[in-house]
Amino acid sequence: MKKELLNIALVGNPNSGKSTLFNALTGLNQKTGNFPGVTVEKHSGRVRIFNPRTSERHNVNFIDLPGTYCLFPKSLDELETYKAITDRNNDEYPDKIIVVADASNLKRSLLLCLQVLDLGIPTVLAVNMIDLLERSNLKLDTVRLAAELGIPVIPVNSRDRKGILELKQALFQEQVGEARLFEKPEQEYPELTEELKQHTGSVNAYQAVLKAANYDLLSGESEVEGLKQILRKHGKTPFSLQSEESLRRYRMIETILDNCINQVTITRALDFTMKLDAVFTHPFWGFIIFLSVLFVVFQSVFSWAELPMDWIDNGFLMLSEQVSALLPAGAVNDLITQGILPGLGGIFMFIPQIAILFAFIAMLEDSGYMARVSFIMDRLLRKFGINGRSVIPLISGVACAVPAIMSARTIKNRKERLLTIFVTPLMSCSARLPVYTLLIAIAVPDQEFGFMNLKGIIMMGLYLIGFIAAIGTSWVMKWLIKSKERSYFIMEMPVYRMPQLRVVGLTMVEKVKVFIRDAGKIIVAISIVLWGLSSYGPGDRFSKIEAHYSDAEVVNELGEQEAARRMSSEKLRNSYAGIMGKQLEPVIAPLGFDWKIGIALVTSFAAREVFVGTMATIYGADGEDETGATLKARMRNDKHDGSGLPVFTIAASMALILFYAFAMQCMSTIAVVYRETGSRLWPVIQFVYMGALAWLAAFAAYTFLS
Ligand SMILES: Nc1nc2c(ncn2[C@@H]2O[C@H](COP(=O)(O)OP(=O)(O)OP(=O)(O)O)[C@@H](O)[C@H]2O)c(=O)[nH]1
Ligand SMILES: [Mg+2]
Repeated sequence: MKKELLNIALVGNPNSGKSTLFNALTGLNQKTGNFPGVTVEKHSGRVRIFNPRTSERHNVNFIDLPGTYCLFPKSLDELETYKAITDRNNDEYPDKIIVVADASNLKRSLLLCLQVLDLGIPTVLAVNMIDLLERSNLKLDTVRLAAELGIPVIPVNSRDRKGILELKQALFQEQVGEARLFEKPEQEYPELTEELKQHTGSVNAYQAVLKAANYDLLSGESEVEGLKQILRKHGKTPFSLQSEESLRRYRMIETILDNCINQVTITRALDFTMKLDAVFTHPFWGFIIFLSVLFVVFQSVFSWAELPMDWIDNGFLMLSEQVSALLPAGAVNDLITQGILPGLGGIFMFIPQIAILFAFIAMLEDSGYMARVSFIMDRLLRKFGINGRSVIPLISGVACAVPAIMSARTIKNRKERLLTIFVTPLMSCSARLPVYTLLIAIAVPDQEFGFMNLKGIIMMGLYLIGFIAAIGTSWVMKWLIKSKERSYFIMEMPVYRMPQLRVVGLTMVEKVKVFIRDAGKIIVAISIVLWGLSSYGPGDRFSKIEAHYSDAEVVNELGEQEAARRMSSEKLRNSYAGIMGKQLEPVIAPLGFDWKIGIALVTSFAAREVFVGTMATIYGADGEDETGATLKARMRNDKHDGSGLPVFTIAASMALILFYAFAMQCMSTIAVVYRETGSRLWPVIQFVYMGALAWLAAFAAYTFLS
C-alpha cells in the first residue's frame, strides 16, 4: 500500500521560495526569481523518498504551484493554485501539503497556512529563508509553533539546501494528519454552514463555506445560483465571508506569533533594501539607473559576443569545406555542405549573444530589481492602459514572448491582461537578435563614439522601437476594449538578494540548449526542403541553363569563373524556390526586397530566426566564386538582377529590420495567445495588425531612406 504515488503540493505566498524548495527536493530546475509571480503554472516532479520510520521508499510526486496570499483567488495564477488544492477531481489532488512560509514574513504566511489546515489535508510547515532570521536578532521557536499549529514545523534554507532532509522525514511523522482546525463555521454560523454543506455535498464545513465565499469562480450555473440564494437568505456576501474570516484568523495569528517570536526588529537585509530603494525607486534617479542598466546590457550583448561569434562562423565555414572534401561529390555532399551546415552555422553563431542576454535577465530577476522596475514604470504605463504589473511580461518579452505572455496571468484586471498579451510580442525577442545582428552588420558601418559603438546604439534603438510600438498600440487599444473593472497596482517589493551564480549559470545553459534544440530542428528541416526547392526547377529549365553555360563560346567570352557564377545564379532564379520568391515580388518590391528575401520571409513565418539560416542556404546555393566568404560578405556583394545595384542598401536593410521588428512571425506565440485568451479572434487580430504595421513601417523606411 505504501508503494503507491503520493502527491505532495507546495503551497505558499508568492516569492516565498517554493520553486527553490521544489528544485532542492526533486533535483529539477524550475524557474525561480526574486519577484512575486514567477511561477504561473503548476509543475510536478517525481522522486523516491526514504521513510526512516518504516525503512520503506515512497514514490512522491512533488507539485510546485503559483504563489497565493490566501484561498480567495483574484488572478488566474492564484486560481490555478486554489483549484489544485480544493478540487478533489483533479489527478494531482494532494495527499499532503507543504506550506512554504517566508520566515521574514511569517504573519502573512500563516494566514494561508491556517486556511490550508482547515481544508483537512495533512500539512507540514516549512519555514523557509531561515538564514534571513538567523542574521537578524529575531528568534523563532519552531517547537512552540509546531505545538500551536499541531503540525511539524521545519526551518529550511532552500537556497543553500539546508533542512531538506529533515523536511522529507517530517512528511512521514505521526503528527501529520492530526492538525487542529482553526475556523469553526459550525459555531460561527451554524444554520448557514449546514445548508452550504448540504448544497455542496461537502463533509468538511470549511470547504463548504470556502466554496460559497468564492462562488464567482465556479462554473456550474445551477450550483452558483443555489449558493447565491443561501447567502442572500443569511444576509452574507462572498466579500463579507472573506473579510470576517481573515479578521478572525489574523487575531489568532497575533497570539500564536506572540508566543513564538521573541523580539521584533528590522532585519539587516530590510535595512539595506530600504537604502537601495531610496535611489532605485526615486522618480528621477530610478529612471536614469534603469536606462543605464539597459544600456550596459545591450552594449555587452553586442561587444562581448563579437569575438566568439566570429569563431563559430568561421568554424562552420571550415567544417563545410572539410566535409565537402571528404564526401564524394554529388547531391548528398551539396545538401550537407550547402544546405544544412550553412543553415546551422548561420544560427549557432548567435549562441554567445543569446547566452549573454539571458544571463543579464536572470541577474535582474534574481536580484529583486525587476519588481522595482515595475514600480517606477507603473505611473508611465498607466497612461497607456496597462500598469506596473505589465512590466514583467514586457521585459521577459525581450527574451521570448511565450513565457512572457503566460506571466501576464498575474495581472488581475482582465482588460489590462488582454492588452498586455496583445502588445508583448512587439517587444524585441531573442529570435529577432540574429536577424538584427546580421542586417546591422551589413548595413551599418563600424564606428565608435567614445565608449559607444554605433551598431550597439542602433540595436538599442530597435529595442526601444519595440517598446514604443507596444505601449503605443496599448494606448490605441485601451479605447477599444470596454471594462468597468478598477485598475490597481499592488506588488510586494522583495528584499534585494545577491544573484546566485548557479541560478544564472543554469538559466543560461538551459536557454541555450532550448535555442539550439528548437532552432536546430526547424533549421535542419527547412534547410533540407529549401535546398531541394532551390536545387531543382520545373521542366527542362535547368538542363537548358546548363547547356547554355557549358557552350565553349560562352565560357570563352565570360571566363570560366564568371560563367559558373552566372549559371548557378540563373539556376537559383529558375528553381522552385526562386519562382516562389518571384510570385511575392509585387507585394514586397515597394519595400525594396527582392525575390531572395521573399523566400526568407516565407520560411521565417514559423520562426524569425530561420531568416538567417535561409539566407545562408540561399547564398550557399548561389555563386561558386565566393566559397570561403562569410554570409555577411556574400549578402553585401549581392546585386539586383536587372539594375545591378546592391540588394542590401541601407534603405532596404532598414526596411527589412523594421519588418522583422513588427511582424508576427512565430507559431509558438500564436499558439500561446490562443491558449491564454481562449479565443481564436485575438491571435487573428494580432497577426493581421502586426503584419500591417510591419509592412507600413518597412515601406516608410524604404521610401524615406532611398
Ligand atoms: N536567502 C534565501 N533566499 C531564498 C531562499 N529560498 C529561496 N530564496 C530566494 O527567494 C527568491 C524567490 O524564490 P522562488 O523559489 O522563485 O519563489 P516562489 O515561491 O516559487 O515564487 P513564485 O513562483 O513567484 O510564487 C529567489 O530569489 C530565491 O533565490 C532561502 O532559503 N534563503
Ligand atoms: Mg515559483
